[in-house]
Amino acid sequence: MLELLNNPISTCSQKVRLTLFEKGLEFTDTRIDFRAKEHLTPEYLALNPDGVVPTLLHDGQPVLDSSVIMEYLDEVFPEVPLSPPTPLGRAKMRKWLRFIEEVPTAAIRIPSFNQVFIRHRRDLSEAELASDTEKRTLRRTFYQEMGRHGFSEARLDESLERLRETVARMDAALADNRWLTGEALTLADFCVVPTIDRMRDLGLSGLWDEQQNFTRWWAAIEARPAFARTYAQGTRVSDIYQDLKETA
Ligand SMILES: N[C@@H](CCC(=O)N[C@@H](CS)C(=O)NCC(=O)O)C(=O)O
Repeated sequence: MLELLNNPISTCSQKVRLTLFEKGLEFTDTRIDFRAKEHLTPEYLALNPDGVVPTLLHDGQPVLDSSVIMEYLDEVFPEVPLSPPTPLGRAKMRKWLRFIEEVPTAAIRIPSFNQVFIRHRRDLSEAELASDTEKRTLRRTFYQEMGRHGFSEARLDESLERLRETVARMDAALADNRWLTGEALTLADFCVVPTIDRMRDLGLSGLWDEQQNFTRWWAAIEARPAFARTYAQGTRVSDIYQDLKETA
């Protein structure tokens, strides 16, 4: 029995949702409400001390961290494989997973918070802001830096540069391959999809206007049924914050 404690609008949850849908796995979809801070309750922290989503429960046992969960699902349910069959192929895929976690996944948070999530902090009193920051177990310094007005221009520029670099690197890899690690779709492709989809949602798709290999890859990703299921109505920030539609 699989239960995913998640929020479908969160990019980290979307990585796992893509994997579950692609593999055709049934799961209990338990929604964690960020506004109600359900991810910071003692009950949730007992399962996931980082106070972040997603958390997978497999027969009641927690499995944590989105890319780890993806690999776990692929190992335990190998019927629809999403990892290369050879150790060298898997090493290549894992290198992409590390890069994606370290570079674009971290980078996309800056425009996401500056354009969207900061709205919920602007009107807090000083005491509320301090208490909200204090509660973020894993992200305390991140929230401190963000304050109530968002990250600096310099931080934003650096993040956009990292996202541009990611797209360029992917485009180069996709010149010789159909998917990121070769001729078969793997977890590496799904790991980066939520960042790319969020970029598009935030009006940043101009970063790949000229990148033909990347554009072909993105069209192939969008055509997958798992993509349509992951991005149902209400799962994008622009579904909730209507003004983003004008920039997207
Ligand atoms: N490395 C973790 C990071 C998870 C993470 O940062 N989740 C975000 C949503 S994408 C979250 O729960 N944020 C809660 C918060 O900012 O308080 C993973 O990949 O699972």
